[in-house]
Amino acid sequence: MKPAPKQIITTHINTDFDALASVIGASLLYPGSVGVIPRMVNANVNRFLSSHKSAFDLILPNEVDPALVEKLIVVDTDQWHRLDRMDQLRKRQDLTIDIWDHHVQNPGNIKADNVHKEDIGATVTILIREMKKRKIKPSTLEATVLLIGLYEDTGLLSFNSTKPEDAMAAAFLLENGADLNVARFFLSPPYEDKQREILLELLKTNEKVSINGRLIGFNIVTLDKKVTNLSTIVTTYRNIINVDATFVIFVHDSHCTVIARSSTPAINVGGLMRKLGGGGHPGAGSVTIKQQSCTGEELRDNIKKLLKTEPVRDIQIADLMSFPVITVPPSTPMHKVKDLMDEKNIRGIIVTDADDIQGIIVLWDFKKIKKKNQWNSPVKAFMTREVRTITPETPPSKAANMMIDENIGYLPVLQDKKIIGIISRTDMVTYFYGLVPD
Ligand SMILES: [Mn+2]
Repeated sequence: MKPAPKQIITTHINTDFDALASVIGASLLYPGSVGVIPRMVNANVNRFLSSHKSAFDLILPNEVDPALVEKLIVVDTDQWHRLDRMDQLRKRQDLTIDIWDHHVQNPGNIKADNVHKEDIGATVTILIREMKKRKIKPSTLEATVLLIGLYEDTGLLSFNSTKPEDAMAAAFLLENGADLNVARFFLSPPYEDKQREILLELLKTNEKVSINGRLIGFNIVTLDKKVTNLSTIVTTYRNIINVDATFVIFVHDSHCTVIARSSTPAINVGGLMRKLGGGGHPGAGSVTIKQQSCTGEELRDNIKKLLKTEPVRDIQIADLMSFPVITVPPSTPMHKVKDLMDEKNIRGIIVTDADDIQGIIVLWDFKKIKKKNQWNSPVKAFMTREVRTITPETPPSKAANMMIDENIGYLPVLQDKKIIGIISRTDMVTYFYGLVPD
């Protein structure tokens, strides 16, 4: 059990993405603080947290011991009644409070020592300004969450409340590796009537066939006008119908578009679409065929033929792992390890002696450093000695379960006792959204 935190960051109930992103952003500005997420969060935030919670230092309100809290940081609100279970803290006279917020219309009732409140598109923009000033760089995952928050609160930078600085904050996050695929996945798109109609039609008219023991869905939809966000509609549809893969063929006047989604590593729809002239990832692919005479039925039969001849092969760890693996010898001083992590923008490093794994050091371990001279101590004094490893043939689902069950952030991949790669939580997240890079 971790000790109850002295410095906490919290936000409003019915937490939206700007609120969650602001908690995560503030944790970069207040080292040693812990984010406290209310029990009631919006549906898309909940969806995000259920897959990413362990990647961040987040707790629930009941895990806070109010008596121990010395500093409270409130983001995306400045109202006591919008916080979850913070009444104990409200009575405290000796508490230091900082506020970061952009709701300028409502006067808040939290009396703070430091108030950063202004009329701007998203609270994260104010936090990002401070990050830039202090030269703090978010990780890819952090930048992605911050971007989702920024996009949600500004309607992808289109709401009237958007300020030039919000757009510059978006640029900063993209520079730091924010992943637009993941961002799009979690931003709920606005559905228009036409799009809803198509979704309903997809659900009514699908054909399900079994090919090589897998259930495949096919739809042919004729469109009389251009409809945006077709791929999002298909993703939603795929999430509703229970098939291993789905192919939706849209027939326009002058061309056909196929949008394909797969929920199983056994069917690589990106590879299949490539054979038709398109492309994509194993989980998501598409192709546009430009010809006047394109018929949906012919195209469907072509895809069926390809599926029948496609050899079934499950994605393996070897397809997902990163390499080369960065390692350090056990005698490396801690300050050098930290520099290497910053330079390579990674959160964990394997400690090896020749080719033998001695341990692993992760960003979290640096919290063990209490005295300045410990920065000169060898990494072997701080590393975790027990390191779980996997082989390149391991199915990703098995590796994912290991990571979740045993709370492991990194899994080195060993072949003939040699490290040939490493799997991180981010790699697994990427895999599960079907975003495997080519
Ligand atoms: Mn907000």
